[in-house]
Amino acid sequence: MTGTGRIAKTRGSQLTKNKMSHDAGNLVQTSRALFLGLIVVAFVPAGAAEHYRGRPFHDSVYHGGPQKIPGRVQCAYYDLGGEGVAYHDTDTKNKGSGTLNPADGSYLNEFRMHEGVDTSYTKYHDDIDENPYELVHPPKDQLYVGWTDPGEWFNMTVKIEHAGRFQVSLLYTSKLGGIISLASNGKDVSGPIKIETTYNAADPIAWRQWHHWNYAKNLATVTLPKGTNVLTLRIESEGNMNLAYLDFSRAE
Ligand SMILES: [Ca+2]
Ligand SMILES: [Ca+2]
Repeated sequence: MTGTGRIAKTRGSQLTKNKMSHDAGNLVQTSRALFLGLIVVAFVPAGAAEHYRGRPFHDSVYHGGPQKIPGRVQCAYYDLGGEGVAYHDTDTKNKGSGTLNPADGSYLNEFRMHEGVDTSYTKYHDDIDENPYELVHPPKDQLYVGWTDPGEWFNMTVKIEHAGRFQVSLLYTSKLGGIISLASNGKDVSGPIKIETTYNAADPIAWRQWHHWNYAKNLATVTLPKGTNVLTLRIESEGNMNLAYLDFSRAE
């Protein structure tokens, strides 16, 4: 190595030269190992299953382990593990559970109320989530992730029955339209997924623009490996989306 040679030439005896050369060689080797290590660290995605510290969601109602593909994957069942591990949210408060939906001892109002991701559920009273301006009626008491902002993401550990291509459909609302993406074990598998807006100017109630539900069938096609994987859903732009569930079906 040039570095070794340069150090050796500045020293006196052959012994010193040899020792210095040896030490410098070790230093070069150590530096190289460190450098390669840093490259490996830099290229191992945050969600990679091998180093992943998040866990499949479970509580008193849901304890089915990793959600299954093909099948329905609930966004509100994003992984346990907290900020920076299982999700990233712009603040530590849940703006739905325990806030908009006051803590009253009920399962739905207090669902994951101490986590940063903002969760709520569909309500049929007062024409909130059963209104004349939505494209589909969502199920009642359907949990969803809302108050979404660009840059936010959450992980969902899934178990995929067979490797292959899957169609992805989504139950959602979107005030402004936007873009999301999906990654598997930290690697993008969808590219940008465009979400059509569900804004309807005819609705006289401003806040209800967040409650015009739609089902986007075959919104994207993704190729997934077999087995347990960490899916990451990321809000790429706009936000203001409510995300209820993703349906994965085999692509023909
Ligand atoms: Ca939040
Ligand atoms: Ca949020």
